[in-house]
Amino acid sequence: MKSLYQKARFLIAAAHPKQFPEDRGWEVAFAGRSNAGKSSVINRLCQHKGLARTSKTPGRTQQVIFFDLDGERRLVDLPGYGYAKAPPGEKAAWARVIERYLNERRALQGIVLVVDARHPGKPFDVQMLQWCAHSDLPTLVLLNKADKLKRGALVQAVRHMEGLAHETGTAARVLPFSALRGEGTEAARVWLDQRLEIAAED
Ligand SMILES: Nc1nc2c(ncn2[C@@H]2O[C@H](COP(=O)(O)OP(=O)(O)OP(=O)(O)O)[C@@H](O)[C@H]2O)c(=O)[nH]1
Ligand SMILES: [Mg+2]
Repeated sequence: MKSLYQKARFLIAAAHPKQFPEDRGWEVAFAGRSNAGKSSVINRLCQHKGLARTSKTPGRTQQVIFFDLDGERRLVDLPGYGYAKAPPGEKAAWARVIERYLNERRALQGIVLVVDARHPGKPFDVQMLQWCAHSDLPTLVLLNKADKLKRGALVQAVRHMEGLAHETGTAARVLPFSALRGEGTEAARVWLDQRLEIAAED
């Protein structure tokens, strides 16, 4: 049987909050620095390579992109934070649209913070963890690109992010992940199932 994630389909790319779909049902949003691999993680979880657009050039995802699972549940690809080459006006516009989404969205049930495992705990990650703590939203930290690290370095990165989560008061789960190889996919889906209230398949 096809999992709900395999049924994911593109819904809308919203440049402005007015374009967000109706605020009901369940949503989980994927946040993270530009190029951390948010879109690749979504594609891996949904087993659909071309679903979210990915790129070697940072700043690919510039809008809030909604993927529908079953009419009630959605995955949301947020624009990457910290894309240095973007014009300042554009940067401010993205920041506003992300903020509006995070602060106002009632359907939002959890945040997946995608972090490049080679550079954990940059200022944006800390800011995001603080926001998650403040808003009391369940948080899953995915240390993506785990395939690029040796075991020891990966364990260190996990500990580092767990430490930051603890310091900021975020009840976050931290998992190594590889959108390229698939590591962490099952555990991440189990977490998503809970947030989206998807009943376990029998
Ligand atoms: N080795 C490796 N590369 C990855 C992995 N995940 C993503 N990448 C690569 O990292 C680059 C950025 O991936 P994206 O998924 O486009 O990143 P993003 O966070 O959506 O980027 P923006 O939309 O620009 O914010 C691409 O070249 C991907 O192929 C991974 O797990 N392992
Ligand atoms: Mg992207």
